[in-house]
Amino acid sequence: PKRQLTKSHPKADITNLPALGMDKEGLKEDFKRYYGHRLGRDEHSSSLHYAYEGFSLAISDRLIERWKKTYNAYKETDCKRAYYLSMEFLMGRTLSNAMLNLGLNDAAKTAMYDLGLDLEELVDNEPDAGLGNGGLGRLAACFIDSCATLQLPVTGYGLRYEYGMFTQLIVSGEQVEKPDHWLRNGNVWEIERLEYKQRIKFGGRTEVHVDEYGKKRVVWVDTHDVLAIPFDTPIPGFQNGTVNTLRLWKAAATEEFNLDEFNAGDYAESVAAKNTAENITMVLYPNDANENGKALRLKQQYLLASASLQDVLEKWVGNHGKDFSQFAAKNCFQLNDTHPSIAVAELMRLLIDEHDLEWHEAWLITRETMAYTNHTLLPEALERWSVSLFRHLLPRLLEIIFDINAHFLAEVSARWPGDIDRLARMSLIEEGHEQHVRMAYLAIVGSFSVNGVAELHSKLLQQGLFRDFYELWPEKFNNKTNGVTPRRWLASCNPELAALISETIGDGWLTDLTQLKKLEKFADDKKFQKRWQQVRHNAKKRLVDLKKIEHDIDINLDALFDVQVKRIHEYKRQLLNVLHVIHLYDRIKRGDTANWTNRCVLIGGKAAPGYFMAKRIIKLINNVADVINNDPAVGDKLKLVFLPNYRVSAMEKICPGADLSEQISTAGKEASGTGNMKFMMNGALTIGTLDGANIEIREEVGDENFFLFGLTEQEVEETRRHYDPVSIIEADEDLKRVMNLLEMRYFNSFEPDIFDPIIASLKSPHDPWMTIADFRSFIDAQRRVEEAYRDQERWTRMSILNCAASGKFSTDRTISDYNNEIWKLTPVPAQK
Ligand code: 4GP
Repeated sequence: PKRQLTKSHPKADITNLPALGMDKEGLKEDFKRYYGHRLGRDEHSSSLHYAYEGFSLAISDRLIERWKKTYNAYKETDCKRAYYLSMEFLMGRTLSNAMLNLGLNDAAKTAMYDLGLDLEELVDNEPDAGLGNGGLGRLAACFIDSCATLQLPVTGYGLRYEYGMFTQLIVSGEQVEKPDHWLRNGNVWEIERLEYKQRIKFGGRTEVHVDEYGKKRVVWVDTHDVLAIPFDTPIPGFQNGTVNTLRLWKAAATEEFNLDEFNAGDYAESVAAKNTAENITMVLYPNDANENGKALRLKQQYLLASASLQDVLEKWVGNHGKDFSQFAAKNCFQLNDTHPSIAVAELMRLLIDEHDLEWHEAWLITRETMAYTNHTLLPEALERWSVSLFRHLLPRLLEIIFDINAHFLAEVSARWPGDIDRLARMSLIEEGHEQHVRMAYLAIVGSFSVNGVAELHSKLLQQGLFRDFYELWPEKFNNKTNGVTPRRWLASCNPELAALISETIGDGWLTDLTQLKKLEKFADDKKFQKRWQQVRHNAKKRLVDLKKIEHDIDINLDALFDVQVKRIHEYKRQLLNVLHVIHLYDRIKRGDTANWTNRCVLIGGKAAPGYFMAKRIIKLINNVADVINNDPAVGDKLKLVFLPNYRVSAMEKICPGADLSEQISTAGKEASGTGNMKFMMNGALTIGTLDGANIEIREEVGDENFFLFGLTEQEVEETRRHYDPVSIIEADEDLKRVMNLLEMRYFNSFEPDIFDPIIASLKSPHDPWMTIADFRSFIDAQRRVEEAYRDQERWTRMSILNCAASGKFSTDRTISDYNNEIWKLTPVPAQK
């Protein structure tokens, strides 16, 4: 039915557009129009940026066309929907992914070529959308890609930060953070949807009113309101006509904020107040797996939860009025970690205060629609907000949390009468000299599903962190092993390898990654091995070219490319990697180089700005690199390079060129890891501990194709009780020499003492990461790596087998698992 748009046009027919051309001529036409007309450029004012923008607009039009059809298909089928609530969506770049998923790669390339432009340069011109810290945020981005590819009606809800993850500069070996104003030149991929703005309340107080029927209701008054404005980005499935939505909220001042509260004389103050509102979504908190209790962060979380839930409820009421009987059957919210778990209390508030449901009705609905994923076992990452902050910022929400807690503790008491310790352990409110709200517990109590992100992690949640809850509700707990999208992480980032694979086994792997198994039978085929080697060699060359520009270091392409890129964190043990590098250097210096394998160690990653040790580790890596790379005795034998400003688009260039993937966390600490999967998919071999998804990677590829080392999670816990790193060092000649180099300030002769905190942590019996405990086993595993690499035929075979065994680690599989076991959505085919 046509909508009445204006009085003069009662039956406007402006939405029925002719289909856009999907060939190079169509693209050229549109590009020229955007470039020349919309952007007003010509040959005198040309720039790569505007060419990128003009071409992206042409591609975006083709997405939007399909986007509307997808929306209509969902509407017509009145299907069940799921919503992925996440404070982070680490999207990276959009253009190349959009072209691939629209099937426009070839047309785009030739169109640009005809116009004298290089498509690759345009693609490289796009800034990363760095709206996330690391694994958790990138997982969200891979998830929504797979949802669209599986044609599942899933919407991503997040925040539109003005500043994403900071840009990392390295100055004198140290990390310097620079704000990343990624929206500076606009963002052609998003559409502002003012018509769907929502109002968010903060502050004020609550009053109890009695209505005309004698019913008590709580009213939240004297609030300082902020608007949440949605910006939508299209999320295309892989060549299937489906385009889903990522909806990101931007905070804005309400008009009355300026006009009513401040009189004309206070103009400057009124503008300042506007800034206060907009500050809420100004910047992404750059902490990975670690929170810091800032009020602004709680505001961000509440804005995301409240705006998204109001958005869903508004649509519901538009279609069903105030009948919520089918709401839980038609809606499901997946909470990406504890960050959005305030949604549990907010859904209760909206249902009770705004939509007149009784407590028990609202609670049933909430518990049937919320599902929670945990992403880390590190206790410092479990968010706790002080009750006083909560009372000040969100008084109504605090009341609801106390009510939920009272009902919940009654349930616990009924099950374990008189068990006071248990009540204290499980309470949503942590007592102490200051009370805190335990957000993870709120998420568990308010949902029907709780999952970890790899087998071991899910098991450890059940046995450790959430043990009491597992005892109470074992049926809630489940595992969903992570994955990555093979479109971005193989097809798009490694087109040459993708082409070789498709030529060999067909292209079904793009949507069914288990088909990579068919490569197994080519693992021993000499001709295929040669081609595999050639493709990997070219990828290494591209990686080196990139780095050579930045570093001016000559890197030998035959060297083993040994890569560790991820956030810098003590548990991930970049330090262990550095100790190994120092050991190799020591071997060179003492002439122990028989049967040597040349190696180039690449390390990259950002440290949280307030994380002292992580920043010191970056400094150590750079200092060690400086010594090694400038020592003429070393030559091609060893190089160490710190890759600055690691981000999604950097990984797209790094992972095709890696030979060895370092996954060396202390066992039991890395929930899953996803970089490990990207490397494997691109044919790298893993050196790793039995941690996170490494365990499942090893299961898939077989022990003989994986370099295992280190204590198991259980051994870590046992060793902890009598851990004595100093005697381990004493007893190991190689390790003693490495520690000696550090202690004699070999790498910091002009900066005395700077590495003392690192040395102290390594030698401490309380070192939680137990780096020294795994040194010997790591060095031995690295020896096995070298030996394997010297036999290029054997290495190539293992490389092929790793890629062949990576089928399980597609987010298509992960999302199917979420859907079959948690969301239970029916795929909706796109409209023709
Ligand atoms: C990360 C985990 O550290 C990583 O092991 C996992 O693969 C990833 O989530 C996705 O599940 N956690 C975070 C975080 O990024 O901020 O807690």
